[in-house]
Amino acid sequence: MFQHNFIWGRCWTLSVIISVSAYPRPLSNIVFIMVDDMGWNDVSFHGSNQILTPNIDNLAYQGVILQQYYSEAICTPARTALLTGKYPMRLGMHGNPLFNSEDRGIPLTERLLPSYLKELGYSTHLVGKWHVGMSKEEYLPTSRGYDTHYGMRGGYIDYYTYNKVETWPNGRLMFGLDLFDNAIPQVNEDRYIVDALTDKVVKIIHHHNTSRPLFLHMTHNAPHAGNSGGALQPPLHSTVKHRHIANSDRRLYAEIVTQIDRSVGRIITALAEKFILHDTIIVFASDNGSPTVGSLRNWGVNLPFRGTKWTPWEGGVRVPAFVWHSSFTPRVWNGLMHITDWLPTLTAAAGGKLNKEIDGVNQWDAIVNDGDSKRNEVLVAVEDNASNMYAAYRAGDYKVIVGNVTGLNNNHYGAELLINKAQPPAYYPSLRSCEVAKIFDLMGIYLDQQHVEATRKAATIKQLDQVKDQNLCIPTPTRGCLFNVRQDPSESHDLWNRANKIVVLLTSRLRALWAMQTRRSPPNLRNESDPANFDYVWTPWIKSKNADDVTVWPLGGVNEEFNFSLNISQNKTMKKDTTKAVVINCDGTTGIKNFLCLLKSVF
Ligand SMILES: *[C@@H]1O[C@H](CO)[C@@H](O)[C@H](O)[C@H]1NC(C)=O
Ligand SMILES: *[C@@H]1O[C@H](CO)[C@@H](O)[C@H](O)[C@H]1NC(C)=O
Ligand SMILES: *[C@@H]1O[C@H](CO)[C@@H](O)[C@H](O)[C@H]1NC(C)=O
Ligand SMILES: *[C@@H]1O[C@H](CO)[C@@H](O)[C@H](O)[C@H]1NC(C)=O
Ligand SMILES: *[C@@H]1O[C@H](CO)[C@@H](O)[C@H](O)[C@H]1NC(C)=O
Ligand SMILES: *[C@@H]1O[C@H](CO)[C@@H](O)[C@H](O)[C@H]1NC(C)=O
Ligand SMILES: *[C@@H]1O[C@H](CO)[C@@H](O)[C@H](O)[C@H]1NC(C)=O
Ligand SMILES: [Ca+2]
Repeated sequence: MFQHNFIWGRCWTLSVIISVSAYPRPLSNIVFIMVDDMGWNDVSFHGSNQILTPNIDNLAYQGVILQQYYSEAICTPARTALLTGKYPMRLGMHGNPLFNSEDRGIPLTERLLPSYLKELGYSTHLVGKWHVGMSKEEYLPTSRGYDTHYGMRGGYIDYYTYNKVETWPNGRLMFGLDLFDNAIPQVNEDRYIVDALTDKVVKIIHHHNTSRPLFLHMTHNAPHAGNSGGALQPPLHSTVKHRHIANSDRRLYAEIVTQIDRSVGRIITALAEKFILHDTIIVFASDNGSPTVGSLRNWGVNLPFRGTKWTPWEGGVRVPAFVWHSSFTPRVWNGLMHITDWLPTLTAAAGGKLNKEIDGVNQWDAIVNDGDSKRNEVLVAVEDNASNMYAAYRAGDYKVIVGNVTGLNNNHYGAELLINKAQPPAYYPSLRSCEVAKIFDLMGIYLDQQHVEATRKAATIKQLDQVKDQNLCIPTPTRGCLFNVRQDPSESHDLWNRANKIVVLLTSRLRALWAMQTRRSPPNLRNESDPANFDYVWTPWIKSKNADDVTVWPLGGVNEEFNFSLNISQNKTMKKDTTKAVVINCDGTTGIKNFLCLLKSVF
């Protein structure tokens, strides 16, 4: 299924063939790099020269770029989906991210990705942010499948002080250190956080015993906003560059992105020095879109997508992502993929098999062989909070959004941030001179400028549907919005009235999914968590004595049904409009044929 044809292939052809027939093949290492709140338009392989990410781009151009990749709109749900392979709404982990002082975590009945890989023989390490439970030891990474964890257990932190400052809805304030090396708080850490995390990753790689495969999960806190006292925190040891960028906040943001790109360069270099790069699967992905505006904004940009982090629009959930391995044929893959797919996909890449009901599907063969996606739908969002109930769902090329999105960021944001007051640095020289390019040169992987141009063009989002509504569609209590997001990735041409049958199909499926959710309690914020009780270190404050105590997560409280009284009866005045049929290539079909055509085009 997955051939090791690089370097080993050339020098060791004979012995590989013999050993493959006699023993199971060696397992590929996996390095999964997740960045926090980075938007679609914040990497240069998506077409913009404003913020150059040459190390990231080199990997992307030599790997498989995931062009239709959906994450979750918020941090905790995204990480839950990645680690469990399930839609977070099944586990009560959807919606608002965890407070550090909240008694919630991924239910302990769930088995997580590192645990599966560990069973397959992997040495498993998490470096960076966790954010899926920290109230008790049982929730921590080292209790859930990671051999080691260096990093943060909760949400965003300060890049310089490693403190998390938390303000409750009632105004109560708590603050303390959240940086650990396994159990030991790192009170004396004084490196810039991107460097501290990268140093640790490099160290793990250098000390790795290659008799076992490596699963190294790196989860940056960058480029998320820092604490409210300093939202954007580039390194203090260098001056701010990116002078071509007109907006000064965007300049600071660019500086942080550059640090992430350098970190990627250092990690690839370390893998090469260890002689394991050729057989390492590298995944790079953001956890959600950028909060261009609103609380915890970071001046990232999701354009041409609509919306921001914390919204069901494409800008919240379509994020930069790719996967690299030296054996891949580089390409842009247009298959539909969801963050839940990584668990079965990476397990399959490691030769394992899951016999378990999850939402994620194994995309490994499809990615490796440029096949069709194994998925034809994505549950984009379920928000059952009474103050803002909404849901979004994609099937085939169509995406439906229903409910109440009042108060969310429903527009297109950040065009002014993309303005350059001077010429940005030249792209190709930077691409050729970065660390990853140098390593690739040594490995005999050459970057062909024509290939780069073609790939970059294919990875740049194009708006194909030229019709633009005068007012962007916002769902109302009786009417949702429907978009063909392949034709209309900016979600600016609503088809709700034109494609009635698709609306009926999608909303009925969405209704069924909505019913599968586990309701959440209101956040259970606890005084005992106050780091002031623990020398100003965020520390697990619940001591579990018996098994029951740790396996039962109290749910309930919110109890809202899927109760969008949508009016999806046929709009008679539209009946003769053929736009609907043309859009979905069902023009000319009638009756049952038309219905089957619609079904086929949607599912
Ligand atoms: C690596 O692990 C193998 C198997 O456990 C062991 O025999 C070997 O000594 C280890 N190598 C190092 C350098 O620790
Ligand atoms: C929609 O949500 C907003 C914000 O939470 C709220 O003020 C408004 O009452 C809601 N509208 C309806 C119709 O539920
Ligand atoms: C619902 O939203 C309100 C207002 O944002 C918030 O106070 C509450 O905690 C939320 N409930 C849940 C279960 O997340
Ligand atoms: C939590 O602490 C606040 C302020 O210190 C206090 O007013 C409140 O009563 C405490 N709540 C509980 C449940 O102990
Ligand atoms: C559904 O919503 C309607 C009005 O929007 C309300 O009258 C009805 O009670 C709701 N039903 C449930 C089960 O919540
Ligand atoms: C039905 O379609 C017509 C023509 O596009 C439009 O003006 C009207 O608002 C639609 N009716 C409803 C209820 O959406
Ligand atoms: C539903 O929409 C149709 C046209 O699309 C309209 O004729 C009808 O009055 C609407 N019904 C309600 C309850 O709004
Ligand atoms: Ca995030």
